[in-house]
Amino acid sequence: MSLRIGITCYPTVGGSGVIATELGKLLAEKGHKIHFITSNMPFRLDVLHPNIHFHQVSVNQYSVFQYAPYDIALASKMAEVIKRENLDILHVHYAIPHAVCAILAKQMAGTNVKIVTTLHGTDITVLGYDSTLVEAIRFGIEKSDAVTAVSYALKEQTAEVIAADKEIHVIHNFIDERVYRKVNSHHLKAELDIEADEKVIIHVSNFRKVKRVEDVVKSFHKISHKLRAKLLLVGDGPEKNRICQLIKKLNLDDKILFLGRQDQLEKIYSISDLMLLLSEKESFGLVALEAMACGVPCIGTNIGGIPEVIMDGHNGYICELGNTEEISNRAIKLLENNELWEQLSANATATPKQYFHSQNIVTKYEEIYQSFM
Ligand code: GMT
Repeated sequence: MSLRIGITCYPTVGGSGVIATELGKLLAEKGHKIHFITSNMPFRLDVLHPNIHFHQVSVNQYSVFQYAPYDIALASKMAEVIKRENLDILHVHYAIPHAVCAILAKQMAGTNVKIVTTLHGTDITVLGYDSTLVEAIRFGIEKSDAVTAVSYALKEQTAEVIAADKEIHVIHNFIDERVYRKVNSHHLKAELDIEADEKVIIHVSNFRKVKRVEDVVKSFHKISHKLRAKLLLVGDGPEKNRICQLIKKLNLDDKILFLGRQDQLEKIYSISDLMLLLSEKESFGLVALEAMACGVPCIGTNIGGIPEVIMDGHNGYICELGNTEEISNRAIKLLENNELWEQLSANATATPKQYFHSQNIVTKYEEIYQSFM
């Protein structure tokens, strides 16, 4: 049965926006009518499809407002779209503010639209500890018709931190396997001044403190004493300046390349030999799955949902948070042993299809939607 589904997410760069957008695109391909209700065009919404519509939320600033009421404008736009498009489902990504806005919008619209909320991480692992928001998060979760979390770790943490009276379904993240695959981008190595015999290590993030990019640099420093390698840092964010200072201090300027924000990540992954994801908070770690799809084994920390994606000894290794000695030893052993690397790379390539196949994941969301029809 084809459904009319509204989707709200943060449209800027970030895994939750990526998942919401890719889910909308795949649902549209399966014949559902998808209505994105967001403040800006989601950055991955790069397709023209007759089943995809975009409704922009705009907020007017009046001198009487100290703060422009974005949440109210969002709820109002949601209510307008629920009524006009006769939505069956409103699927929101993040409890704050989106689930709360959706509940308000449902009341405004006065219809029986069902609200599905997906928790992505920071809404629980950071905001959940903020006493000014915790009641609103619990309300958003409990009043949603269904709630999903992107990992078992996040489900457990939500139970601990929020203690909401609500069943939470775990639906892991996925990637578009048609996009993330090993491609021939060998020319990039020369363009980036990387010698043929140099190993390429990659880190991709939004350079927030929780990503512990300094641990990536310190681990790389140790690795670079043992083998010829370059580190690619992809992304941008608040920690960049501090990381640049650390790189200077460690004299690593000629071995570390800052590539900034990049599209077509599959090309960069395809020249990489190893990904480092050393976060102190990470509910899933979508970039690890993207890298694996392109044949890149990953080393991650024993944090949150990372061990659900990086399976220790199978498609990479799990190390203790902050233990740059253990991380660099693991990396060196892997990068120096071709046979071992080939095995882990093959397992990594198979991981998305084997455990996180996009069609299976989309079907799980559809089952939740259909359970209300
Ligand atoms: O990692 C970030 O800082 C971005 C954040 C987001 O809001 O997009 O990512 C979260 O959601 C992703 C998609 O579900 C997960 O893969 C990330 O692990 C999660 N980030 C954190 O938990 C810190």
